[in-house]
Amino acid sequence: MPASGNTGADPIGGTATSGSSGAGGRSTGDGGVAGLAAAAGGGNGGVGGGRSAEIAFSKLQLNAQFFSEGINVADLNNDQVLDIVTGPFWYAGPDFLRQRAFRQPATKPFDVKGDSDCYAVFSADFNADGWLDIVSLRALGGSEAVWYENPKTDVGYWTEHVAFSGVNDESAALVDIDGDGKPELATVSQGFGGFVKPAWGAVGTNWSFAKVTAQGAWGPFTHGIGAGDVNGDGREDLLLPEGWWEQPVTWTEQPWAEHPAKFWGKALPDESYGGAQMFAYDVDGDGDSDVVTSLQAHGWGLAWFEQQAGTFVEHTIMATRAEEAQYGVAFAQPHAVAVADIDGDGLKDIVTGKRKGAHGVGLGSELDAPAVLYWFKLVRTPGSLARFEPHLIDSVAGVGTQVVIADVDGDQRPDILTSARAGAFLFRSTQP
Ligand SMILES: [Ca+2]
Ligand SMILES: [Ca+2]
Ligand SMILES: [Ca+2]
Ligand SMILES: [Ca+2]
Repeated sequence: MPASGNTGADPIGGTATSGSSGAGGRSTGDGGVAGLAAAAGGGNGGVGGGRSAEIAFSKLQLNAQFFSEGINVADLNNDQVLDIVTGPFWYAGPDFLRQRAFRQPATKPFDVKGDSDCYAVFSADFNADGWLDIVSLRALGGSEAVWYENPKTDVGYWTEHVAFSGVNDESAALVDIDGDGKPELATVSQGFGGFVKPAWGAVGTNWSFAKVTAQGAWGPFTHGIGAGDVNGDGREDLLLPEGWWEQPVTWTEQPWAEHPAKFWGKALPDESYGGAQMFAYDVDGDGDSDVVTSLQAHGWGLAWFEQQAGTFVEHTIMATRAEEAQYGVAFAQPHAVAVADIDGDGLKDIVTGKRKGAHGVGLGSELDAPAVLYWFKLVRTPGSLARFEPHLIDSVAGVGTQVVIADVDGDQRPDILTSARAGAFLFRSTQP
């Protein structure tokens, strides 16, 4: 790679700036519960105030402009160091200061009153040449899956391949569903829930959609999807707002067995329904998988659904403004959700935030409230119901349609990546 010591070398986009997120004081303790009660209180207005008592994040603004609502990490230049990709740009680790475009960027940043051309971005070696390629979900609702062939050099744009049209879920995820060791793109398409299988090693071949459900009412702009092993048989199942579909021994047997459940909610009558990325995780530690999801991508609600002998009992994590005191925080538009162990206690936590200005047309509740980003710490107390405690990370970055938790710098502490109308950000954990 040509050496370039410049920051913000690309004429489009701002110079990366770093600084403290002001997300609260560092604890002198070891991750105990001191300070958590204070952390759980209060609204969404300010930063600081000791909300993230054990964990603090340093904030790196990769780009100050609206180019993408998707962001991810991958070692794109094959130097065994993770890089960051968002919209048309990638940033080489470990400092992420140098911005390069792998495809032609828009001539100017997108109008925050509209949408960008990147709903989500992922990486895998699609042409099987040993170098990670990029797949980006573009067009309205992220409906078009386009992959870009890694040129193995630092010069020029990457060759573009439109692989699949009809990614109709705004929360599509690239995960290994069928257990072949390679990821698929979970989405709804053509009215079915299922997944798109990349044509591995076959450049120029369209990707194919594998139906999992029977025909349903899923159309463009569907909210909410995920994959996870709900019944504990070692096979990934498909999660949608209407329930989960059980992967059979042979995944090609269609449709998979349907298990209806209501993994969504509506605080207001005119809202749509369905959240964002959905997860199966044993929240309460009783040995079965529960479901974690936001309830309404443009409205209110974050919950986990406790599995009880095959049925699911909803437990609220965050509700409307009216119930802010009870849950410690309230914000609308949780249109991107991720789950991972943020604080290293072995329990997975939740990261989500506000997709302020969604679609730019005033979709969602409390349009003028700050674009907050939160992590919710899972706390299990013997004899009590498991609960999630909110911790403010930032009040500007918010989320787009994809938020990612990854250890970008290899210090074994998970970091957080988000990209939305205020730009693209890396929040690096500075846990003591
Ligand atoms: Ca490749
Ligand atoms: Ca399963
Ligand atoms: Ca459980
Ligand atoms: Ca944790």
